[in-house]
Amino acid sequence: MRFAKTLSPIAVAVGALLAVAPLASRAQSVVKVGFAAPLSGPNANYGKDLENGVKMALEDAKAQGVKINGQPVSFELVAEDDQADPRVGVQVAQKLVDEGVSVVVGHFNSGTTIPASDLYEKAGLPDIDPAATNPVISGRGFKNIFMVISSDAQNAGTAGAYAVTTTKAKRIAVIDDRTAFGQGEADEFVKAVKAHGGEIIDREYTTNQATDFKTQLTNIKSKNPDLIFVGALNPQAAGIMKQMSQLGIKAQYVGGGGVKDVDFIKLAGDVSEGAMAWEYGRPLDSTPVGAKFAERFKQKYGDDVLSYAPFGYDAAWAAIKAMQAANSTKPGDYRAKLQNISFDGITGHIEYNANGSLKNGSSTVYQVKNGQWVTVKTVSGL
Ligand code: ABU
Repeated sequence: MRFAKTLSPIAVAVGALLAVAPLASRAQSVVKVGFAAPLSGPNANYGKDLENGVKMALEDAKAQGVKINGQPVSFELVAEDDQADPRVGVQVAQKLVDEGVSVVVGHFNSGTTIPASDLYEKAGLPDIDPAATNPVISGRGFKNIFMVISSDAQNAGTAGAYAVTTTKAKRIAVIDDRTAFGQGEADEFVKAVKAHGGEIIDREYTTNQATDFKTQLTNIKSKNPDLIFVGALNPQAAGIMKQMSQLGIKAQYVGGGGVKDVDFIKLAGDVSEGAMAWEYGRPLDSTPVGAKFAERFKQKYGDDVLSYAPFGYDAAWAAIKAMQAANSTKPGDYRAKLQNISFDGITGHIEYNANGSLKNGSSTVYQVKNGQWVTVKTVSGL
């Protein structure tokens, strides 16, 4: 009160403005980054790994003092659990749109990404896909979908070609979980096998809730396969491996995306020995930046990278770099910069085709040896 008596009205007004100004500029500088993936349920480990990759990118951006249009900004992660369920995926996508996020990194599953990205397209909100790989995602002519991961036309297509030309499998069987992902990659695998003159002797189906695969595997066994391609995520992929062993099936096990991880080995146990699986891109430890990322991730979260965290990291940086280049966090301003982005990420070089798919994708095949996944070969192009 004593001070108020001695200050002029102008000084009081200036003082009030100075007190409010930092708050106002802080409010303006927060950039909301939407994220959606399964954070509960059987796919939660994949989702949490991915989320940690995105968090790490936003924290690195903060540590680097990233500015947009000359202003310091802080990034706020708005994370939603889509439970790997397409219906919940659309609900959380609407929530992110309503929340006014500047970009979405997500989702994990193709089955959620396809309908959610429909919604983002209508809202004019860029969605950077770090994990979902059904070719439909980039095949609809959308302006707002950008993939930092190659599609299953690349990954499962390469797996199909390799099964015929390198493994020289003569009698190939396929089982998938009928999800957008599992069915999509199995379709791409089958297409490639046939294109290379191979023979599909049986195709069986399960679901992403199933735990018993003996009927389908007994059918497959009766046809004497030498290679079985499995289109499913853990735990179905591991359950199939276990039950192949219980039924005495000796065929080479080949998984698609989402199989080459420590969870598969834990779930399948000793019988995982010899399993092969294809993953998107190059091995993380094949480059100094990848190895450094793996080390920093472990230090920060106490766990090794499971699978898609580096793609989450690159997806978040693609958005940040596009916003910096456009001097704006508004989708309408930065989308063109995102379309033309070109940078070396943790997972490789990031550049998009006109449809938002990743340019120059590659895939790597791994095999379980002595209880660990080891790299067999990286294949670029198709
Ligand atoms: N692409 C690996 C698994 C995620 C998905 O596409 O459903």
